[in-house]
Amino acid sequence: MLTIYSDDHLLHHGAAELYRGQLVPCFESPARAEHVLDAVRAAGLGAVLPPDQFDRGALTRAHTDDYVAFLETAWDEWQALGETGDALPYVWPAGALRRDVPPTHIDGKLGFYSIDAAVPIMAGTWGAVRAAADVALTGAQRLIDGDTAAFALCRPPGHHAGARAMGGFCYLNNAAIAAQHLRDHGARRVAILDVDYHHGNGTQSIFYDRGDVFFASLHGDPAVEYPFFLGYHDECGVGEGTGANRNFPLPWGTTGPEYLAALDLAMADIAAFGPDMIVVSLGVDTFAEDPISHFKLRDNDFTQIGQRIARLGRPTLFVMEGGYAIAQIGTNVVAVLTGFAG
Ligand code: 5XA
Ligand code: ZN
Repeated sequence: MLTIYSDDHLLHHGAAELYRGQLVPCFESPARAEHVLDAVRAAGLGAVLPPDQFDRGALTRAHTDDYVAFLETAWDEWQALGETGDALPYVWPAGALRRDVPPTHIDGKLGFYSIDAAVPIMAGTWGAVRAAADVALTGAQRLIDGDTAAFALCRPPGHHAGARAMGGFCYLNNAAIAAQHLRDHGARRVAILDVDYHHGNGTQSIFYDRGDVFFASLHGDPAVEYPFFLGYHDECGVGEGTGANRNFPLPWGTTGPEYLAALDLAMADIAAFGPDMIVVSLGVDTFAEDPISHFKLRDNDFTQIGQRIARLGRPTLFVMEGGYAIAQIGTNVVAVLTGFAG
């Protein structure tokens, strides 16, 4: 299986994040992607190629123009204040505060265009974010051109980013951009399967009223887990999207067999939807030793996830999302991909 990778991800390296009341080194670090790349190469998975460059228009098929413009200029606006550390939001238009008047000051913009503070912006962030989208788009284009599978080794990840908001280490929604690209270039119906530990709130929200893109997600129950405010079982889509959204919130402590049983249900839904192509938001923070998550999956479970996805028999793009057990992240990702490839 082909892997798409750009070392531009190294441009993005947040200094610190707020975790349980403390400022700690960012869990989402450059080492993550480097470990995955090493494991892909060690496993002899296939060629590793750089991304092609796509037009900005491919981004605004999934995100609003003003949001992309914000990401493009945020660092310059922050630097113009004389700041040298990472730009971070600290105030949000929640509750009774107004959302209808976009602020002009960068501090206001950071809150207006985010759902949380886990989104540091530094000099290289836009370059890395843009490259990650190109990585996903290149993988999608390979499916359009006839490949049966590709792995987009995206960093930073994307599934928490909505049409107009960053959050949870995510800026552009790589999986959503790729799925839309597939739709725009021949696929009639696309299914996105999100197996990251966290609910893909951004992806769900982007396609929630769409009948042409099915979204299924298995994740930690939002009653007790980030992102807390989306990802419940009763979120089934609206309008033309009614029935095209399926959430499987699972309790802390979920083990491999329990997880795979839920995955079988998601698979049946996806098969019934009848997609031409599949996008998998591939997070491996479901791993038993992940430092910020609470599922109990092991390497053989990851292999079985890949095997089950392969049974759908559709061209499939894997898009890298979360996973923070650095020493094992590569092994776990490769287990899914080799399970898929058989
Ligand atoms: O999939 N999302 C993640 O792994 C990031 C979660 C951020 C929690 N603060
Ligand atoms: Zn995650």
